[in-house]
Amino acid sequence: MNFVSIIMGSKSDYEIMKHCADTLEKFDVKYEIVISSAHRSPERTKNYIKEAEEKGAVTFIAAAGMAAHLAGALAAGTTKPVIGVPMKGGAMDGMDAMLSTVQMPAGMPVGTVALGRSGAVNAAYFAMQILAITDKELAIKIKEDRLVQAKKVETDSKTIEVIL
Ligand code: RP5
Repeated sequence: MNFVSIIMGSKSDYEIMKHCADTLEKFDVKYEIVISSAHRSPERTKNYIKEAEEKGAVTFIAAAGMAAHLAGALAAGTTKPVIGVPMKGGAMDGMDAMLSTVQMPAGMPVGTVALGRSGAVNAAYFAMQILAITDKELAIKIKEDRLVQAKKVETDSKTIEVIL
């Protein structure tokens, strides 16, 4: 069974990461979501990666804030694609987490998305685009979604536009 695995460093990350899960649900994509920390529960994180891989995780999404090492720890434990979602909060309101997540050494990639809701949603889209390489039905749904987004720009514009 192919699925996306979402791991959060803390329950406090869920408010934002719910948008990631909701996006996967909207496209009927199977996912797991768990809390496991690179710092507070390193053994649990290591074991979870192995178990998820054995069950069919195709790609991992890791959300963490502050000294955000979760995505990097995942990248160290798997050769599946890892998408990192930096969480806001902490002394630098997410800039610390963003740099921790994005600044990986050569050979250990973490595809890092934006802070906030956009990043959580885009992590889901990115994961789905990975799945869609081999899932034609999902690829069609993603293409249709692009058309819906383009249409929305037009209809939104019509509600306020002034054109001379
Ligand atoms: C990180 O520390 C978590 O991912 C979270 O974003 C941040 C704060 O965690 P809590 O103290 O709210 O549990 O590990």
